[in-house]
Amino acid sequence: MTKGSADSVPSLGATSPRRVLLTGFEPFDAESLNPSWEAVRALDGWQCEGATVHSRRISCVFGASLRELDAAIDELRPELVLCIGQAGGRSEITPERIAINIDDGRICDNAGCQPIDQPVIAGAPAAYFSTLPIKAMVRDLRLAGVPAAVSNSAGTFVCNHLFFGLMHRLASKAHGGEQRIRGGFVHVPYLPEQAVRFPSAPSMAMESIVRGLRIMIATALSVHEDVQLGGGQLH
Ligand code: PCA
Repeated sequence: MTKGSADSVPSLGATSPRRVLLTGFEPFDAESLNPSWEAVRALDGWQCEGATVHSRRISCVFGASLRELDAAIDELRPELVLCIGQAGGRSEITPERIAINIDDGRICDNAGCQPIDQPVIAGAPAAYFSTLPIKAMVRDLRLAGVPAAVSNSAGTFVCNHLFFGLMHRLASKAHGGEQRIRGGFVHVPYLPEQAVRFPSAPSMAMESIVRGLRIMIATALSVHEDVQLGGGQLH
């Protein structure tokens, strides 16, 4: 896939094709698969609301993951970027509310790096909110029978790293016009074949995760101002 020149890079103009960039992660932490990539790859080429989904796999590596995401955005010029990751132990699909400017690895990434208390981007703001309609996404998932909840922490590992880098890029004036690209992050549970190795760990079937991704993409493409619905937590 070639990276276009300034002339050939597709713009966000009314006549250019509508694209959604959907990313999932490679396996990490001794897993042989990652449900985020397994579900994301199933939707490559899917058409929704006049837009086409483009699926990309991202390395579970601090730094490299962001460079891969940047390259995919440069290549595709999507109107919507939805990054998906695995959150083992969660029972629901969880759109993330907020990305924070901290790397604090409890485990090493796939390149053997474990940054502790480092900023994702030095000098950048402490946090960014998702620009996805997270409450509407949770509403629509639940209406379709898919367990879902807003999450107020994407952790401090590579998922939060990618989420923060995405939101910093989209908010940055250096990338003029990208304020129009909306984006955010969603964590998904283990697949059943992963959860069997961890007694009592919750899981979600692949069909439900893929159905959940379809619902969230459709909602994000059609809802531009989020709904006000309860979704907070006491702690
Ligand atoms: N989950 C990890 C990184 C990659 C993934 O799928 C996380 O939550 O940070």
